[in-house]
Amino acid sequence: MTATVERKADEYKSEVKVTWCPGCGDFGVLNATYKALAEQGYDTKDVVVVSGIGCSSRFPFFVSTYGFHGVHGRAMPIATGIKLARPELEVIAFGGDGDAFAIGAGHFVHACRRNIDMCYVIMDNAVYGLTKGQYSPTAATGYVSKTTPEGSSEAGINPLMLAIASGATYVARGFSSKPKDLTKLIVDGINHKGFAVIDVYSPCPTFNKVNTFNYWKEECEPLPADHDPSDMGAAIARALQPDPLYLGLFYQKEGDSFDEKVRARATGDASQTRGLVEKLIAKYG
Ligand SMILES: Cc1ncc(C[n+]2csc(CCOP(=O)(O)OP(=O)(O)O)c2C)c(N)n1
Ligand code: SF4
Repeated sequence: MTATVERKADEYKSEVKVTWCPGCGDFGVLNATYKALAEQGYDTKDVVVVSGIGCSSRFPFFVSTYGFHGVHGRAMPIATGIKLARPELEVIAFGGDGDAFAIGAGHFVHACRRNIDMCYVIMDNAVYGLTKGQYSPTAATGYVSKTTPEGSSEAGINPLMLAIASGATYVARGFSSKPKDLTKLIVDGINHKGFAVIDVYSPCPTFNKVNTFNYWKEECEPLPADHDPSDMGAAIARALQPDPLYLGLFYQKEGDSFDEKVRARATGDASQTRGLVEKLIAKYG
């Protein structure tokens, strides 16, 4: 879908009051998204914003496009269904690291390998915000929380590694406090043909006192200027690097998307499917 009309970021703000805590990193992601949508010039009826459950998953309430506030961990199946049923719509999913990599981890892997044409923005605060501060799958070893009072014994998931290894074809990392760079990553992720994953460091100042704004500001650096996103080996090496934590587009590959392949196989004879559905309803309805 291409821009035909010049639009302003404010047009994508809904009337719903944003209820995140003051200082929550998710505000930066929301503002970057408004700007990305305006840059794309979308009519609000052409975009669907999908989420699971969590503080970050309240996202669809705050955007004036269509939205679907789903079930915890289930943003991917919902978004996939919408994209297959209405391929002309721009589908963008949002949610937290718990939603994506704990309860939703299985769905995440399959969304990656299918390479469905949509963009998934994960607001990664390394903690469960909505349920008040349990450790999350991206929390580092030793992270102390209500559910890990002696420090987590587990290694944190590396979202970029998981996405690349599972077959995602656009894999990037952003920071909620770098709005310009984040807007570009979202625009490019939306325009990428295939599954775009953007893991965004988005601090939760209320419950995560370790991965704070200052922590990420000090740890993060842009990817080196000579980084080649078509080089999977370089992407993996840099995604694995703990110091500095790189920001930017790690990996990108062109290829057919799942929805394109499904459409190419469709016979176009919807009456056959309708007939089958009617028979099933008559039998079990
Ligand atoms: C099936 C199910 N299991 C558990 C929950 C409880 N729950 C709600 S949100 C959440 C995790 C929130 O963390 P995250 O997804 O990282 O989002 P954040 O709130 O940090 O933005 C959990 C465990 C739920 N709502 N549904
Ligand atoms: S609890 Fe954390 S993630 Fe949730 S709104 Fe507050 S600061 Fe943001």
